[in-house]
Amino acid sequence: MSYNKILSIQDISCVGQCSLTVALPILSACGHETCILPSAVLSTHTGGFEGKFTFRDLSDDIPAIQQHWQKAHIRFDAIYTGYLGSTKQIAMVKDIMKTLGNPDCKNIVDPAMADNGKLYVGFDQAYVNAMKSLCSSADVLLPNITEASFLTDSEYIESYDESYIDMLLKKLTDLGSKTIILTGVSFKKDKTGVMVYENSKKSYYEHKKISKGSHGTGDVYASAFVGSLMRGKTVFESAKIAADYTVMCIENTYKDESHWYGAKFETALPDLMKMLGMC
Ligand code: PXL
Repeated sequence: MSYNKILSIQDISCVGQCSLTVALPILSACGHETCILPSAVLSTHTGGFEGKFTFRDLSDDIPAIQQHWQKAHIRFDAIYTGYLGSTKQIAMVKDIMKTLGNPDCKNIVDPAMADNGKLYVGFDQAYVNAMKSLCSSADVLLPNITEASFLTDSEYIESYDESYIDMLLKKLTDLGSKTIILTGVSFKKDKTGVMVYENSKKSYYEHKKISKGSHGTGDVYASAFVGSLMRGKTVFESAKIAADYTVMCIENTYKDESHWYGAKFETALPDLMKMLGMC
């Protein structure tokens, strides 16, 4: 049965096409019941809107929500985390993974905290260290190269060969997750791809690189990956479907200069459903 109850824990950026406003519709389109635990509420994402974004950390609400769900015997088939509101929240999320999963629950961690060599505004080394500890609870970890370099205390470099990727994968598995999907792995100028590390084996899926990336595409990718995995696709198939879908979303967006802040992921939802054999 591929209808699953998935909990996604990440922020609500009210405007900006990232985090929960992306995860909810994508997981629903993949045919799953999607429950949410908002980590924080922001007026927009932190990536470049004019003025000052608002930020309300919801950490203090989480213990009571968790207790209620435990009392109500609510359990999840997958727990998928993204951008979290605070360092102290990460310990709470670890506890949720321990207590609210069904026996075969898959814990999927997107350590959404950095891109292009830099941490997102508001994050610091303490947050990185806490995120390292969440990696030990992850069945699947989905970092980009920047996040991988922060999580492993490695230098971030833009031009590398496979030995750099091998080093990152080795150090990431040392943090405790056996399956790693490393995104944005590029060995050629006009190509990028995902390196999938599973059962001590590497497989690479290369795809088109569109130079104009946008905010939230990591969330589009992770959500499509989780949606596909929970429909019974293998890890590699899910990584490939998520990559093809994300490329479509960026292609449907980048020519529209007014839409700089996110990807028009809605436009390719029918394609995602087709790739999953749903229509
Ligand atoms: O995962 C991207 C993301 C999520 N949430 C918030 C962000 C960003 C990226 O900038 O600012 C609040």
